[in-house]
Amino acid sequence: MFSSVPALSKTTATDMIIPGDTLLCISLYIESMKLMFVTETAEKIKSMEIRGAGRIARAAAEALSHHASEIKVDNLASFRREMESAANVLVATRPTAVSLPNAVHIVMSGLNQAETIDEAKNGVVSRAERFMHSSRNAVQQIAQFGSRHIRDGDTILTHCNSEAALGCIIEAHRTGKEIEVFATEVRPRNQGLVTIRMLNNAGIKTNFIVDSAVRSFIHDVDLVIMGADAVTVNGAVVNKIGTSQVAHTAAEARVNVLIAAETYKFAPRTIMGELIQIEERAGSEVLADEISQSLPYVTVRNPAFDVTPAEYIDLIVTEAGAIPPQMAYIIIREYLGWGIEEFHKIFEINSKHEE
Ligand code: RUB
Repeated sequence: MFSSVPALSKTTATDMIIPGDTLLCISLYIESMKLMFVTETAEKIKSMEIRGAGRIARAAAEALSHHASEIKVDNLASFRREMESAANVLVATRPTAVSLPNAVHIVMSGLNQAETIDEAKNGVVSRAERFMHSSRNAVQQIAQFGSRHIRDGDTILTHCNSEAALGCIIEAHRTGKEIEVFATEVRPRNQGLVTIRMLNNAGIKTNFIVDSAVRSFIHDVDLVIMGADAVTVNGAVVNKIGTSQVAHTAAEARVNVLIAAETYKFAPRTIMGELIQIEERAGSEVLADEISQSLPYVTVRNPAFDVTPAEYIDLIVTEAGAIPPQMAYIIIREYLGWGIEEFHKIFEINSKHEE
């Protein structure tokens, strides 16, 4: 990251006349320093060093808070502009996890009502802190609610690495239930390795299987628990690629599927027909470039997420309680505060801008 910042040459009292291009360099340097934490966070989210929808959302909130505290501007309009450009950099990192734009929306809301820079700054910092705090609480609350759906002696299957889903499993174990887990490998990025380490550290008996072995073991499983990157208004769940195959297999075998998802993973804009964008990542994550380059007729496709329809999901456990997927609209309206009226407001603002 630092290498992309132009190096400042040392100056002495005798060479204080600064040429124009150096001035440009300095101002670019100052600009990039201001955005440093935001761009670093954005890079980490893009490269998946920070991954998982909840962690991504908290990292974005933290970056905005840090940015608000660091930027030095002399008027409110510039403060708002700076914050908006930081928000855009963060939101552009990964398109599927709705937790990211939702967290940014929560942290940025109220910015237009602030009357001074200090008020705007304090507002961003306190909303970010509140968001991060309530996000962690939500994960704990979901663990409590979700663990009640796990019975003593159950075998649970999970896919990918979801802190919300694993929270339920680890809480069930912590409260003394004898459980066993099947965890998938999760091609191509192997998030399953993170999962089995967490389960192993918790002392939970775990079976590690390749993704394609789910149907072979589904009759040994009592319950499937997975996380979500987004929940749409019709109760469909967007999560790591392979989730829909697991859920379909479970439905065929009459094994219940529980999704652990904080309310900020519900996607308000799906009310107006907006679709969740499925991130497609580089083919090199699946097949080494040297190999694909030697196969000119082969295209590697690498969608990172898929959509599981509501009918394959029995329950979505949120911090506000467990709901059937068909009740997703209630969460969007009651907990995210996005009713139809909110969209009318947006349309009014947009059409005013267009006039
Ligand atoms: C992670 C993934 C997780 C959800 C929920 O995908 O699909 O199941 O994000 O996770 P990736 P959490 O590894 O590509 O980010 O419950 O931790 O928010």
